[in-house]
Amino acid sequence: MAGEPQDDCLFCKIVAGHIPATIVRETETTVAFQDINPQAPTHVLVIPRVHYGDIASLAVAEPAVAADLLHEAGEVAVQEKLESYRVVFNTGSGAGQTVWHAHAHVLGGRGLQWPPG
Ligand code: DGP
Repeated sequence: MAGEPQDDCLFCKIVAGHIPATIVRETETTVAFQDINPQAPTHVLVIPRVHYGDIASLAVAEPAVAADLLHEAGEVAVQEKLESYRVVFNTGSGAGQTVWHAHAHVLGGRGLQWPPG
């Protein structure tokens, strides 16, 4: 069923506590944790507890949770004291998505180039 945990999903396992992660924030609907392969001094992933393959699918099915995710990305930036930062949703393999559970990258703590590669 849409939104239900998937046995083969890494991020569903982090939500369930079956795989360890360095969690920096949690809400009723989201979990934020440090990326295992940081691309900046601060690199936090914010994910919904519910399972959708990407941010667009989440936004269509559960827009309130998608809004929570954006809110939490901002809260992570405040908590990490980021003056400038970037929120990224890699969507599709051609854009670099490798984990098929919606997630926002919150990147900061260094200068960020535009456009991204
Ligand atoms: P993306 O490439 O946009 O799908 O981002 C997936 C991110 O997930 C990538 O930056 C690395 C991170 N990641 C992959 N496996 C793990 C893990 O087991 N733990 C944590 N904390 N992050 C992971």
